[in-house]
Amino acid sequence: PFLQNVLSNHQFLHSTVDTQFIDENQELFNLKPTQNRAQKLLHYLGHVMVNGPTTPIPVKAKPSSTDPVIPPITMGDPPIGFRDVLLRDGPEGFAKAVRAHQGLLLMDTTFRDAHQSLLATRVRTHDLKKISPFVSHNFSNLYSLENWGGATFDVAMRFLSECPWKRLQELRALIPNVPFQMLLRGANAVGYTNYPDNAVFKFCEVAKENGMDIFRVFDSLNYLPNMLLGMEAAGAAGGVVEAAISYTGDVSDPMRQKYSLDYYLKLADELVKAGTHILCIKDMAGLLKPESSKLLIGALRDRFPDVPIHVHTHDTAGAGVAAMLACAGAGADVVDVAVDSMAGMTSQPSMGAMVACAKGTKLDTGIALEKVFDYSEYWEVARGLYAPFDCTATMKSGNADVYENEIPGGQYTNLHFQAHSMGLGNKFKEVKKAYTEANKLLGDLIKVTPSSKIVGDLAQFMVQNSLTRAEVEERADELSFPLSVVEFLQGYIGIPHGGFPEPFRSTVLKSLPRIEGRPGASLPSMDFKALEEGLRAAHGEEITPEDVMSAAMYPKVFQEFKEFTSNFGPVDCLSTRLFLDGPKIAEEFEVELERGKTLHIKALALGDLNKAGQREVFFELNGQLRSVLVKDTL
Ligand code: 3PY
Ligand code: ZN
Repeated sequence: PFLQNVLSNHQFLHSTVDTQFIDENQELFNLKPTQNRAQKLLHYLGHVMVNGPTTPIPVKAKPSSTDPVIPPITMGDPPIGFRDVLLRDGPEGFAKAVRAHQGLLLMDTTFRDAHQSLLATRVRTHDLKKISPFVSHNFSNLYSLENWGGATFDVAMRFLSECPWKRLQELRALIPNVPFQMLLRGANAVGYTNYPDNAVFKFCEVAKENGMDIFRVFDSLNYLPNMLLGMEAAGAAGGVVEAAISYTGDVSDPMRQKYSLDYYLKLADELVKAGTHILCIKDMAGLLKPESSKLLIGALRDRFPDVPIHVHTHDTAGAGVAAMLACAGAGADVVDVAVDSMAGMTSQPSMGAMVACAKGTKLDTGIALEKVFDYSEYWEVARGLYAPFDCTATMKSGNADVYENEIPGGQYTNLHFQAHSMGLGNKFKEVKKAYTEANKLLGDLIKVTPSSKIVGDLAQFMVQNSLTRAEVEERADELSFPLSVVEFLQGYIGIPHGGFPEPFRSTVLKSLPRIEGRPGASLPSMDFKALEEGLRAAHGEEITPEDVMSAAMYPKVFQEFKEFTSNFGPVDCLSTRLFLDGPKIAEEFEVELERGKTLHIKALALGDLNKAGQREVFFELNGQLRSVLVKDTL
């Protein structure tokens, strides 16, 4: 039953009360948070109805009005999967089983990288949960499901107002048999900057406790000390360590000497020596061509016959399937795909295409194509709900120019969005050209979060100020560069392969301090106890160890997320259309707060603007009339 408290007390809400009211009605101040979730959600819905979406909408499109249909699944437990092997035999045993497996294994990126690349990372737990039992029942032979980390962690709190840990817990409960995989940015964990070592260790520990299995660890400069730190953290947590070498350049091009085959093999030596369970090539921009795939993966296979090799790519140029088939042919054990309707362009190559191409060959994936079609249909329709974020609003195809500019998948989409929203749609080519030049200026870097952002910032700076590479070099001592560029040159994210570009670095930095070696090594440890106490003081007693980690990674974003939910309740329970667009007048719908606790809501009417600039929004909640007052900010 709905207990009375100040938030629903008529006298408190509608008349002036003084402090005596508080003294006389103490019980009204027992604010048990669960008891006003419904009222808070009405407040949220009213807010969206009056003021529009609470999350920034880059594209002028509404969520589709069609709901995805969840394909049927068979009764009973899902089949045994690789997670059962992992739980039984541990990370080493898991790695052995992967290596011994006949046929090609797949990682499905639909729950993470695919929507990070195509839909601005906006896919909500609500829609992931619905299809999870289907994944568990029909794709039990996946190597893993990538469903966490990368940009999903901060976007969940920042733009979806949901807790990333709750996502992990809920998906884990629904998919017990398929290993979960996350992307860990080495010493940057799930952030964009270096954290103290103990924060990275603790983060991995809590992630593992919440159900994470495989940690793909990379560093945006392939800076070994940062990678080793991330690997140690994932390993100490008991996770499967998948050390990832970020790939750039072209190993089949004798003119590209900086990132040669030898460079990758030497780095792989170090990672294998450090005990990685799985070795990954992370081709974040989709630069691997069939020929370079054969060379690189073939050489790695010869050198490390016992280490499982996993390859990640993006389909930006359109050659993703061809490249991944070449990798598999050259000895890769696992390649990354996304379901067909969430694949292609800056996302991963298509699962259906890979499954079909490998079928009946020695690379057969053992996955049923019909099930891929069902899965794809769910996502095709679910994707329509995210139309306000879909890159296909402006991006119509991939582009082979990525072999020149080497822009990572997600960033390619972002830059495209930015160019179009600034009315520079016809200048995207110029932005990409500037990116290429900025990369050369910085010494030809590995480009992936966060180094890719630094190159992007410099490129934008060059376009805005109409500067060529030569002009930037000439005027380096007088230009005021973006902070990210200066900090990179100071050594904030590590040391690039081949060192910093000189004399550019010295000219820009002048007497600014330089960090020697691994940046995290000089950061003081984080005091989790103090952090937790501060959070309890600010947000109440129900702060969890997971919340502490969210605040450790993103203090301000976490604070805003807590404030948002204390005003608007558990908005993650709303359907995506309601979350983004609110209900229409006279629309009736249900909101499941938790199992067995469902709200029946009808949106009744929107009142006129009052003198205080507010509108009253009327609902029926479980048969009773309710209203909320919302400030009209439009
Ligand atoms: C991320 O860091 O989020 C990436 O996806 C890098 O490729
Ligand atoms: Zn990627």
